[in-house]
Amino acid sequence: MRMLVLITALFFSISHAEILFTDDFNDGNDDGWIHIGAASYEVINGEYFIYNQGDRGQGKSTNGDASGTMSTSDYSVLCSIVIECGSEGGLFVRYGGVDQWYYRVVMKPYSSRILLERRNDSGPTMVLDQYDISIYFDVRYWIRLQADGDSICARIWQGSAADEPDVWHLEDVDSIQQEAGCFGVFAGGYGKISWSCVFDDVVVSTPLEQHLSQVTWASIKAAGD
Ligand SMILES: [Ca+2]
Ligand SMILES: [Ca+2]
Repeated sequence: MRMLVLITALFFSISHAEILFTDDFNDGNDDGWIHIGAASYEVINGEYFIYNQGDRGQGKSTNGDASGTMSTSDYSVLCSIVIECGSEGGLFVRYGGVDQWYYRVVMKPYSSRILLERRNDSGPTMVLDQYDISIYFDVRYWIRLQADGDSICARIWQGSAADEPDVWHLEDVDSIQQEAGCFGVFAGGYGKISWSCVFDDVVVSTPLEQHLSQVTWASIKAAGD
């Protein structure tokens, strides 16, 4: 029911986007998700936990609308995330393996910021943009990461999915990785401390039309002149 409400809310906010994939984990499992990294992956009470402890640990879980990968390079991923403990958590898109570039949005509670990055797990990480925001443990946030051609952007908010703001908090133009790959969620930590993130209500759609209302209004005005 909650997913139906979410999708209905989304339909009104992104009525020009097509929904490609959803998972609310309410069936009690993460069937179809592929685990990468030494972590525990567990669905508890309809939410998806990725957790562990250890040096520079990270757990990723990937999926896609076409047998685990995405059918298109241009897509927008939304989910809710609660960081229970640890140093980072977030979303990624266009992931094609350990030696490939991909884009990710990473929440950093200890440094009070969220980063948009182009990353290669076996090489360097490029910070494309950053946004300063206090990120609290055990608080639910919504994050969206969208790749549309060479436009990579992301935003973060609290409240419900329907409270999504119009503005992008992070954006950049980058054309290095144009392969569809898969999308995913991740959690991680450094040092000996435990880390754990809780994800829910994953919705992947075609890219949102950001300036539709302005374009439409301008068109109406132009037509009336
Ligand atoms: Ca499931
Ligand atoms: Ca759920």
